[in-house]
Amino acid sequence: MRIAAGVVKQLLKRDPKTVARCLTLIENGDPRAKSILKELYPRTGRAHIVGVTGAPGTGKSTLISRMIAELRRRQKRVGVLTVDPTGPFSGGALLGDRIRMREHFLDQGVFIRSLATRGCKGGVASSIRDAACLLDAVGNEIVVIETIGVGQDQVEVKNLAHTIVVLVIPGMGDEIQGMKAGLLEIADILVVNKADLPGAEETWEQLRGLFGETAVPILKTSALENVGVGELVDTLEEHYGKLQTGSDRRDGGLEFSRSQVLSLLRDRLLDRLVQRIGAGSIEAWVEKVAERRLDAHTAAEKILKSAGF
Ligand SMILES: Nc1nc2c(ncn2[C@@H]2O[C@H](COP(=O)(O)OP(=O)(O)OP(=O)(O)O)[C@@H](O)[C@H]2O)c(=O)[nH]1
Ligand SMILES: [Mg+2]
Repeated sequence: MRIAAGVVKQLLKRDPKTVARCLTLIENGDPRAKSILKELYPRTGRAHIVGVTGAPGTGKSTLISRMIAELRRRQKRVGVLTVDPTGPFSGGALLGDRIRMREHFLDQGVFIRSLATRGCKGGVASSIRDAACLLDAVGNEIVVIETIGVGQDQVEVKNLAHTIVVLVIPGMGDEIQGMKAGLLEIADILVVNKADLPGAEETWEQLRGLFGETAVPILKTSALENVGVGELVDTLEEHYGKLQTGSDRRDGGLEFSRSQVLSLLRDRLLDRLVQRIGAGSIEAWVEKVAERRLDAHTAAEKILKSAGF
């Protein structure tokens, strides 16, 4: 599909309206988005992509807003994507994210966008990845993605970013013990946010006990009081710096590209499968699983068989 040559030109000028329009195309799984991304691809790979994840209410948006201010002081252009995992009905949460970052809305060096991942056409992870690529191509030195990394999505988040920051807050106690395996898998930097609240020291000590032997830095911040943010940004830069050198770079690059290709393959195979046998037929098997008449493994096998695989 052809795209107007003017679009790419406007994008490269960081025209906010054009960037916003292209993000909408990505969000909607519009085929024009693919052409634009193809065109921009040679200009990507320059941004540091950072994932900020943590349970609801841990202060991700507030901390990101502070990080933006710090990054702007360091002359960096910043793109921010907040991901709404629950679709179009949680307007409140989206609004919250926007309000917390609103002080940056008029800054030309900052681009903030909430991505609704409704319908999942083409897959949530690949929309986020494409959106991050776009923000990279238009010249943001850092792209921050806010997500609630729960369950399966966590691993997906890991593959979307160079550096993953996981937030915990005082009083999470036992929860942290239970989260250990998941945290180990994804966290590059651990942050005890809300360090102004009682119990922060204990939480920090607890994390030290669990992760002290690993290379994962453990920091304390108070987004509310703007404490520890400079150190966090230093640590982000250090982590990215390490990825840029030696074998880490090659391995990291390979891993990143592999996950990108595999995730697209998964999405497209699923799309083709749905085209071949119809979404309704898959839904019928899903219902059988929900009614406990069939296990999920068998259902998946049957679906593949009915599609001729
Ligand atoms: N005491 C204290 N409160 C904080 C701090 N950071 C954030 N908060 C408060 O915690 C609440 C949630 O903050 P958000 O930034 O919306 O948290 P979030 O993780 O983005 O939340 P979701 O996007 O809904 O998952 C708000 O009332 C913030 O003011 C902090 O460092 N200390
Ligand atoms: Mg938020």
